[in-house]
This record gives sequence, structure tokens and C-alpha cells, in this order.
Amino acid sequence: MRNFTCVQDLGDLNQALCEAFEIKKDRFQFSELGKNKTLLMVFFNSSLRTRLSTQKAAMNLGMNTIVLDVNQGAWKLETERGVIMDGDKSEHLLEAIPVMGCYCDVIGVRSFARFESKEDDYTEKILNQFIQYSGRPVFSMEAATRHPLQSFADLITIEEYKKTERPKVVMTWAPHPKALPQAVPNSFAEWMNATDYEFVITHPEGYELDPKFVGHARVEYDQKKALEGADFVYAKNWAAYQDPNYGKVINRDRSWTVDAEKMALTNNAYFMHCLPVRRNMIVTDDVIESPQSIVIPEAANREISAQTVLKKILEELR
Ligand code: AN0
Ligand code: CP
Repeated sequence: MRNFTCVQDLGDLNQALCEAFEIKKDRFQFSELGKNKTLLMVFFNSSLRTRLSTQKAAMNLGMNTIVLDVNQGAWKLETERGVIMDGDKSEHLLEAIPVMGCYCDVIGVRSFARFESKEDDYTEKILNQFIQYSGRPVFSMEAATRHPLQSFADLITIEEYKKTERPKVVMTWAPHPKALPQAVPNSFAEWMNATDYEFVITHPEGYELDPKFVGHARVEYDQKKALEGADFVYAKNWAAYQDPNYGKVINRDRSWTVDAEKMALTNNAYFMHCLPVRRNMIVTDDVIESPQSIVIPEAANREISAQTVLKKILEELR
């Protein structure tokens, strides 16, 4: 594997899951693979889990790691070509990217949707420039439209906890005060559609996702109906995708918060969220603290998904 930006890049998904479980059994068994190789992690946005789990995964493989927080200490970057750079931006991404490539062997990039241009976001303008100009394998640490390391960890977690071959997985929109990207729900949908699980998406009207990601999922506007018999409840907020509301918060209806009453409609479902989560907006304290909440093991699996991806990239570097 050269670059990792979506589920298809991984190839055979069952094979990748086997590799992930193999790594989980002994995460130090490939510690020679990354010797004298350097991972550069570039963050345009904040992170707790991605930063720590990806760095840990790289260390398990014997890699060295460098972290660049673009907005803290680096030069402000211009991303548009043709701009007369007489403002506050000192450097252009088109020089910065190949320079970054000089100092490392693999690059991870976090670059959220900016909600300024739907086209720029949905063509993955920033991530693709890294792929094009860095000269290095590039993987997404959440880009504008997808968060594949998260979805891979989510899938690993569901495989670990599922009690039936074909669980019912329900992704529900939940309220949040700020406009959040569609990357996590898009990506989760993309990965769920690559399995044979029963997959249902529920959200208020106006929060329809890009049909390309919805795929063959069933969309149910009645949240309670959607949750009936669920084995896994995956909560997430996202801002509107459809025009003219792209990137906007159009509903803060707290009746969509996941609470104990809603969880009681499910088949004793596990509760999942990628974190960070706002309590009593997305989910109530009692649900996230309940034994059915698997948000911590889910976060722990981020180390495994990152290590599986890095291993596949390193194997092709040799
Ligand atoms: C981000 C998002 O919703 O995409 C990152 C989640 C992993 N969340 C926030 O910005 C709160
Ligand atoms: N789930 C996730 O990616 O968390 P961070 O934003 O903290 O990295």
C-alpha cells in the first residue's frame, strides 16, 4: 500500500482485520520494520487520540516520529495558487510540502474540511497536494471527507464485541453547538458498507450525507424506530452537507441526544463514539458511563488500526 485515504486502499478488508488482530496479540513483533524510518505527522487541526495512538503505533514498529502543528510555531501557510502573498501568510504549501517530504519517509496529515468551499473539501484539495508533491507515502489522520483510521478502529471494535455474525449497526446524528465535519460519519458509512452488517443511518431532515457515502445504508428519519433492535449505536454530530446549508448547524434539537430511554429500545446495544464527545449534548452521562459504553476500547483500537496501516506502508517501502 502506498497511500491510505479510504477503505479501498486497504485491499481485502478481512485480510486487513486478520493483520490487525495479529498485531494486537503482540504489537512489538514487527519492531524491526520501521528501523531508521521517520514518520512525520502534520496537524492542521487539534488532536488527542490520533496524535498519541499514531505516534505509539509508529514507535511499536521501531520508527522515529516528528510532529508538526502547522498552526503553532510554523509559518502561516497559503494554500491558494496565484495569490499575491502580501498578507499574513509567509509560506506557500507548494514549497512547504516538498520540504516536509525531505525530512521523513512517511507523512500523516490531519486537515479537516474548512467549510469555505464544498468543492475544495470534497476534492480533498489539501490531502491530495501532499500526495502529489511530498514524494512520500501519505496517510489520512482525518482529512476533509474521511477519517479512515477511526473507521478501521471502529470496525475492529465491532468485530471484537459483536454477538451475531450480522449485527445491526445504527449511526445516529446527535446535537452539538458547533459545525463539525462530515468526515467521521462519511467514513464510518463507507466502512460499514464494505461489511455485510445491517446498517442504518438516522438524522433529522436536512442532515442527509453525500449519497456516495450513504451507499446502500437504510436512512430512517425516526430515531426511535431506527434504534429498535440495534446491536451497536454509533453517535456522531455533523454539519449539514446539502446546499445551501453546507457546513452549517441547522438543528440543535436535544431530543436527539442518546439517553438511557433510547438505549432501552435497542438489543442491549453497545454505545460507540469516536471522541472527543460533549456529554449531555451527544450522549448523557449515564449512557457513556454504562457497561455498554465501549468508547475507551474503541479509542484503544486506534493504536491497532494505525499500526496495521503503517505496517502495510512500510512493507512497500522496503
Ligand atoms: C472532529 C470531527 O467531528 O470531525 C474530530 C473527531 C475525531 N471533532 C471535533 O472537532 C469536536
Ligand atoms: N477520534 C479522534 O480522532 O480523536 P482526536 O481528534 O483527539 O485525534
